[in-house]
Amino acid sequence: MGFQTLYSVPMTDPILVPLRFERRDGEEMLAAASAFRQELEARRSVRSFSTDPIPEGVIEECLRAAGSAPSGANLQPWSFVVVSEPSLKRRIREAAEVEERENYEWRMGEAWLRDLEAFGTDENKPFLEDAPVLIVVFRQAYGLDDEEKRKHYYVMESVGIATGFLLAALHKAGLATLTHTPSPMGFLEGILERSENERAYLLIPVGYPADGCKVPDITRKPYEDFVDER
Ligand code: IYR
Repeated sequence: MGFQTLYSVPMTDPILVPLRFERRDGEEMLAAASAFRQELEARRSVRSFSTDPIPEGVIEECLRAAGSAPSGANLQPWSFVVVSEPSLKRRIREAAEVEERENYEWRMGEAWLRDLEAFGTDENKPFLEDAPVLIVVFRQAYGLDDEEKRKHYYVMESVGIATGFLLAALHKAGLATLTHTPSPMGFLEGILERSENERAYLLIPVGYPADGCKVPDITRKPYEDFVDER
């Protein structure tokens, strides 16, 4: 049948192609799962970056990995802006620090500041200039092709998954990242001249850790505390 009708919406048949998939035996599967788990467990958020540049092409490969993520109706409701221009990084740092000063002075409140004590964060964000690259993730609240608005589905979920792919790819490539959320983040839409459908989602400084970089001594929840097996 050429098309079906659902209520009054004409539906075209999907074009299906064979799935590329190779089955692994159990041992190989477990080894792969364990190696990947160990690799991801070693990832840490870094707040002091070297200014050393990133080898050509690596960021592009990682962004292509992010762009392969599943999304609502495959509408891929994301954009990634790669910022390496020093004057642009400086503007982003200055604008982020304006917001963060307010956050630390009065917006976050006592309990939040106490929760952050172990991380030693404050309103100063030198990593926004030191890191050779800032990747700014935008979510597209709706589509805007040819000036036509189009509904996007599960935008937060889709962009979250793509961002997870990106963080994993950058880590696997050998780069350090920080998942930074200066808030509110609206200044990024202005500085980076995004169109009206785009909202800043996450700011990711990327590069190498500074010499002697230290990170907070954190632990992860025991498996049993976050997984319920039935
Ligand atoms: N956005 C602020 C505060 C902050 C909040 C949380 I929750 C963190 O996990 C880390 C920081 C900042 O970037 O300093």
